[in-house]
Formats: sequence, C-alpha cells, structure tokens
Amino acid sequence: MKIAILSDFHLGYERFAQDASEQAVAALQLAAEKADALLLPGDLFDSRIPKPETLSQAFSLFRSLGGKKWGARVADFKARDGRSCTCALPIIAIHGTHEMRPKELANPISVLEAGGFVVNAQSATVIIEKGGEKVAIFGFGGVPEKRAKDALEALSPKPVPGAFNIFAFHQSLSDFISARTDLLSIEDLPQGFDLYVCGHMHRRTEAKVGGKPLLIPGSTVVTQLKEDEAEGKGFFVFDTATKSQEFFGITSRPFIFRELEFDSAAPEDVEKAARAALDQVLSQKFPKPPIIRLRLRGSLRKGFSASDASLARIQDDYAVRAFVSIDKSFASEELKDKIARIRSLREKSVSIRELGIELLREKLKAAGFAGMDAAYLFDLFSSEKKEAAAAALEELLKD
Ligand SMILES: [Mn+2]
Repeated sequence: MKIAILSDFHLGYERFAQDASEQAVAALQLAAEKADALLLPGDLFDSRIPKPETLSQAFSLFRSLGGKKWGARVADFKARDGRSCTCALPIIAIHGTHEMRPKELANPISVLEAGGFVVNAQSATVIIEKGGEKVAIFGFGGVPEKRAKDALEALSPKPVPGAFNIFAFHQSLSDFISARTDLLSIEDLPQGFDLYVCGHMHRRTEAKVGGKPLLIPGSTVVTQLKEDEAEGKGFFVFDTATKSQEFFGITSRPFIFRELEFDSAAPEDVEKAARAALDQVLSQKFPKPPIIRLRLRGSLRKGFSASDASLARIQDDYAVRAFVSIDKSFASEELKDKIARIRSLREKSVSIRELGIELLREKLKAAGFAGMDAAYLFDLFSSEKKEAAAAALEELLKD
C-alpha cells in the first residue's frame, strides 16, 4: 500500500494565505495521484478557530478528493471515546498544535470529521485495507509540549497484530531541537510500530525509531522564515511493500536565506551590502517573487545603531520583485539583547501562548469560571481587538 504523508498546510496563514492554499492544493492533488491513502499529521489550519473563508477553502479542497477512486478503504475504526467513523475515504488526519482546543470543544479537524471529509485518528485506531493488506494508524494529536510525555504515557498506544502499524503524532522532538530538554524525544515514542509519522516540525526529516523509519514531511508553506525552512516543500509517499519512501516536491514560493556579516560598518555600507545581496539573489529567475530573509550580523561603527540604516526603504524598493524580510542582529550590546529577547519570544511563541493560557485557566478556575474557554479568551485579549475581547467576556459572564 502506498501512503502519502503531508503536513502543516497552515491554511489561513495570513502573511502568505494564497501560498498556503495553493501549495496545499498542489500537494494534495499530486499525493492523491501517487498514493492509495493520505495521512495528514496536523496543522492543516493555521488557527484553532479558522475564518469561514478558510473553512470554505478547506471544504472545497477535501470535497475535490472525494471524486477520486482510492486504492485503499477504511475497514475499521475504534476511537477511545467511542465516536464512530464519518468518512469512508482513506484520508486520515489528526489535529496539530495550531488546532488545539479543549477536549469538549470542536477543533478544526473534528469539524472536517463532522463534515465527512477526513477520518479523525485522534486517540483512535484506523484500519485501512487494500487487497487483503491491513494498515493500522494510531493518532496522537498535538498537546502542549510540556504535557506531551504524560499524555502519551496515559494514551499508551498499542500496535494491532497482523497489520502494518503506523503511529502518527504532532509534537516537537528534542532530538531535532537541541536547545530544549523538556520535549518529547524519540526514546519516549511507543514501541512496536512499523512506521512513525510526525507533523509540527517544518523541516523535512527522515530518521529512525528503534530501527523503524520516522518521517517528518515538513510544512507545505513557509511560515517561520527560519533558515531550515529554505528547503523545497513537498510530501512523502511510503510504500509498505518496499518499506521505503519517496519525496515528491511541489512548486512552492522560493525562500532564500542570506546572512551578511559586518565589522564596524557605517549604516550606508550596510544598506549598500543588503541591496547588493538582494540584487545577487534576484539575478536568478524565479517562478514567483521569492521570500528573501536577510540576517545582518556583526557590528556597526561606534555611535550608530541599526535604526540608522534605512532598511525599510529597501523593503519598499524591492516590493514588486520579492518579499524582503530583514533581521538586524547587530552586536550593539543593548540592541543585541533586545533582538535576542524578541527572537526567542518569537521562536517560543507557541509555548508562551500555552503558558499564558495555562495561567489564565488557573485564574478563571480560582474565580469560579472553570468552564470558560481560556484559550479563546487569551487569544481575544492578546489580539488588537481589546473592545471585542471585553464585549465577548461580558457575553460569557452573562451565561
Ligand atoms: Mn506547523
């Protein structure tokens, strides 16, 4: 059986919404041609509460897959919470960290499940079958990183005898993120599965778990502007007959990362070098305007700060040909600190949000509002729409 593994479409990702949708379409359509079944390990949506426009986009996308004659069929479904299977197509999904909501509330993947578009493998064993061959998929959707080990232990997934067993999850693995020790690691993964499939990490990775393959397809869209997202986007097709995978690339917006080093440079030198680097990148032909991330490092001449270099003008000047993003990491001590702090905040944005939600949940509970959706309130209050947040809170207090 051939199973396509695609992840992290981030539908509705605002900065590059069209890329997210076009690249998800490209990946899904090609995968549907190449494989008997699809496995989607999370973050298909960029947010826990997608806009109606995004949902409608997703519905059309998944509806278009219904017309295909699939090689595999869903033969059995057992969810720990007793829910039944609503989708006959071998399109299996779990929610990611961007789609996490409290258990009692619907997340975007359970919305797709309710619409009959996907088989939601969350805490469930899905058995798909083709010509007598059985593949069992157990799904463990995204949970806050610090809860991952406990949640997985509590779930303790077991392989199904007589089937090819896949464990699908959506979490960071410390093995690939060296600075973090509080994460799930390869060692923590349940034993006895024939293939491990993970979403979440946006860089494509092939590794081993106790001799069995671990496949991380990476995202189909660039969202973090990190150096390791510069690889081409696409998906894996795993063949259970040969026990091997092939990667299929899709046409995606090019992402180029460049680092420029300076030593006591004057702001005009920085500007000149940045423009030269952009011209050099843009001397190649691209199918569509690329995203270019420039990281400027080193030091500026004494008395100057990064704000003296007129870099905003550069972004405007190149706006038609490229999406230019400039990261000024100059070593003016105070500024260096500030940038490091902002960057670490940005990189940890999910976990800080999780922390915030946790704190708010505790406060709400202590105040006698345990049933309130802390994540929803947190997102409202951390958005620009303070008035809407206050109004929503008032509404909730009325209930
Ligand atoms: Mn993601």
